Amino acid sequence: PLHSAPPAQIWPSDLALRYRERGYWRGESFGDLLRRLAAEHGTRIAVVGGTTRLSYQDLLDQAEAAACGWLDLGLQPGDRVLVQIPNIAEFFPAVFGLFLAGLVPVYALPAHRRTELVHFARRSGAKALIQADRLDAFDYRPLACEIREAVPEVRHLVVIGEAGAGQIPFSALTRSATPLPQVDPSAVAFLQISGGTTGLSKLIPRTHDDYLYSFIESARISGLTPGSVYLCALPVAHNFPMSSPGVFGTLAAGARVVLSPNPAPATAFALIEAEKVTITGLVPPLALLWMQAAPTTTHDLSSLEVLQVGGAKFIPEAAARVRPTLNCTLQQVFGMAEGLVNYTRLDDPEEIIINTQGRPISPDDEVLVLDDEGNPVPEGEPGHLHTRGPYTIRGYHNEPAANQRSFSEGGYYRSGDIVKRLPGGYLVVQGRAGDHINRAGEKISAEEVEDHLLAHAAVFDAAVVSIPDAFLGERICAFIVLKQGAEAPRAAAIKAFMRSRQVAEFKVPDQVVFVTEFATTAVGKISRNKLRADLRASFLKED
Ligand code: J2J
Repeated sequence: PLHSAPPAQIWPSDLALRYRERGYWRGESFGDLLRRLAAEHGTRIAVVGGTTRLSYQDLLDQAEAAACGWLDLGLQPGDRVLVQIPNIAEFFPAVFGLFLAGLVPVYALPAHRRTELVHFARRSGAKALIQADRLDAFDYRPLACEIREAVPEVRHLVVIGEAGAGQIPFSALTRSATPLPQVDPSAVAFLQISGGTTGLSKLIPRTHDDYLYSFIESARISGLTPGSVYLCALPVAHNFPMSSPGVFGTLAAGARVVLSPNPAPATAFALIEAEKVTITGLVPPLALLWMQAAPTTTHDLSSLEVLQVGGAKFIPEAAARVRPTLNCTLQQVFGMAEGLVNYTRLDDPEEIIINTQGRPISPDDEVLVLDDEGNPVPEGEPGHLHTRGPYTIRGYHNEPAANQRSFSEGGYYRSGDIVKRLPGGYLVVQGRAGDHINRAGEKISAEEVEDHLLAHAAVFDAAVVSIPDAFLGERICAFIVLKQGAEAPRAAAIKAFMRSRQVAEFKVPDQVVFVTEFATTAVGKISRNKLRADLRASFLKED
């Protein structure tokens, strides 16, 4: 099963029928969408990245060329291709090229390294990898070769920019007589990466039908028109800037995407002024940075109408400062790559915008708020958020065990979030039941970090917990019990060891605390959770 094409997501036929009848699932693939947009918007600029400006027609032309090129390499519709591309214009011809060829992108983040990429390659059965040659100081080309060495099935290494030995330049994927396939809109379009509560990230299969619905409807909710300009300041492969409404919602509205190479105020503010940006999305720590920098900037930010904030809890005190500081409307966004996305509406009362994380996109998003026994709690009481609907997955890719845990009988996704529901369906995020760390919007599995730490020769046991952090929201703290008689490493050595495991930098613990023993002997998941909770509590008390 490791190499089987992603099976279609199975919604029960009555629900699938309803989603089609109500017009949510339009029977349009990503490729169909791009062809329609090129016909409607032709020479209007779709994407700005650095000095590159692509019209809708350019985008279609380049994507069709890439699609032929992929198929001419011998790839077959349904094959998976790992995609690790930063915020550059070529992201769009690259992924639309895959969609037009019926190939299935597997999105990695620029921060991911060998360990994560090898895992994604194995889990997805990817046959190719496309990356940029470099980003800032980091050269991805040696990494590409390492991936192929570890997973030989990843045969084709395509590089945007200058290719290394044994690699194919993206510009070499060119138009040919090869016919492009008919793509089934109900099929899996791509695999997105989950935040992952337990162990390694899982792969999230999203169909054309369900994803197009989510970002087209999001574009409407965020007020996008053909005159809008969306600044993509977060990494484009993240689900939030990709689809809420993000870059795809922006294109679907016939509007313009501007890619920022990084989210720093200095870079982003210059782009807002130059491109007359009307809307952008940030995680809370970046929103704080922007609000700090805005009062003294020399750049004209007056085009900005909407600032979206999501990915982690935006506290009301900060939310209240958005309008006075940036002179724009705040839109809170509470979403998940597995599906459900909630928005405050642009015309909601300020009270709702500041104090809630919004309400679902769809009237057919079913949201349950349940107590520990699985019974609904009264309105206003905190409980576990379970959800199903026209764009929420029914299972992860090739994860029978995780699917047992993460989905309930009626096909509801157990999000792991603790929320309160207010009148009108507005949700307030209270916390999490699961054990991941939400570090500035990046979700990090405690278990995954612990597993790396346990590989250190001097480490007897490790427990990784989130600690509240004024700026990051949460930071990663690793509690470590050393082996008897082992030479004691210092915190810096533990962090260096974590880096040597070739993982994304955001997973390296911010803080390391050595303890002589853990009070509880933690075997099994429940006691492990309790151990982490106890350690966090005692740490916070001492603080
Ligand atoms: C509190 N917690 C939040 C918020 C996400 C739009 C926006 C965000 C994501 C995303 C996304 C939160 N307040 N406003 O995919 O399309 C936490 C919750 C949630 C988890 C999902 C989108 N917004 N969260 O962040 O898959 O715990 O998606 O379950 O990365 O982030 O993380 P992720």
